[in-house]
Amino acid sequence: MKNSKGIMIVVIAAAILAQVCLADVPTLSIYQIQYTTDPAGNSSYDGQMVNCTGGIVIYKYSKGRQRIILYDGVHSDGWGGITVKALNGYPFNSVNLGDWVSLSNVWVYETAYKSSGNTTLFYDSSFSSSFTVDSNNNPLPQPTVVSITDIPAPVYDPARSGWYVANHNAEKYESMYIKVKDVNVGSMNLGKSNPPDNYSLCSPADPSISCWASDYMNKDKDPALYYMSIIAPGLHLCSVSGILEQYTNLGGSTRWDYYQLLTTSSGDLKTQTGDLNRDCKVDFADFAYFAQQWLNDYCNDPDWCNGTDFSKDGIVDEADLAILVDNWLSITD
Ligand SMILES: [Ca+2]
Ligand SMILES: [Ca+2]
Ligand SMILES: [Ca+2]
Repeated sequence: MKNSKGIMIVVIAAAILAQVCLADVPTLSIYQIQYTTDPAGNSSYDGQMVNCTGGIVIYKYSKGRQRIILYDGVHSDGWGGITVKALNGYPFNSVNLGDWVSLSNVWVYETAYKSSGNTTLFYDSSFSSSFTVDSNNNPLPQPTVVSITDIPAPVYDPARSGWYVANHNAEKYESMYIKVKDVNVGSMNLGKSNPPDNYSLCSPADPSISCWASDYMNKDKDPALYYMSIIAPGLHLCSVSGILEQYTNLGGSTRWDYYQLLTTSSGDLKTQTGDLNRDCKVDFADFAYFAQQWLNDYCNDPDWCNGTDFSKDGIVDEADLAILVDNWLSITD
């Protein structure tokens, strides 16, 4: 009898302790975890265990550590996205795009533990992490349109031996699905990855205004390639959409702190066939360019007669006219 009383006390004590521990874990929205006024952009919950009221799963990536990207549409203009990463295994296999997922007992890391500057909720059975699918089939968001200058490329600083952004104003778009419009591919082979897999997207009006992108998380990328196959210097894109990720690594001989737009599918890279004057519409302005090259049979890579040899067979003829006609009055946003 005495023994069972002792066990009872231990059980009650353990239950109280568990409740105290649970009470210490704050329950926060994505916005509350992400929003910060820290000049470095770091979450004020960096290094703490939290519960998260969560958001809609807008992307799932299962190479390496499995990750899901969550989005809370109440904050479509910033601080509305977060990355969740599994330390072990594939706990999110049953999770689908459009599910609203909330989480318990996940660690917020931004400056430690392979989070590399990108606010991440780490999930593992050793933390007693768990998640709940609160609803299904929520509509996936349209990307939030931003300017290149909202997410600017880093600049090499010889004094600090590294690539740095001028400020962390892009932080509010971290893990959000965003879109830049009317850009040209500038340089390739940029960034920390080995081999490098970043490319710059430049303003056509001023190529010195640029941001960085990468296709490493793109589900349609050929695994043998480091970029989507259409990416090449000079390519004009009507828009590029993707999830913004910060990458910080200040420990090596070259230091890095940058934001990169991670495309998720081939549909994130929008071009307009038949558009010759790069306004993403196909109309008489393009026909005027086209007519100038009619029957030109000296078309070569990469120029292809100012782009009018759409079929890339060396001559501008009926086959190219058919492609122009097929796209007549198309507009790509
Ligand atoms: Ca960050
Ligand atoms: Ca046009
Ligand atoms: Ca042709």
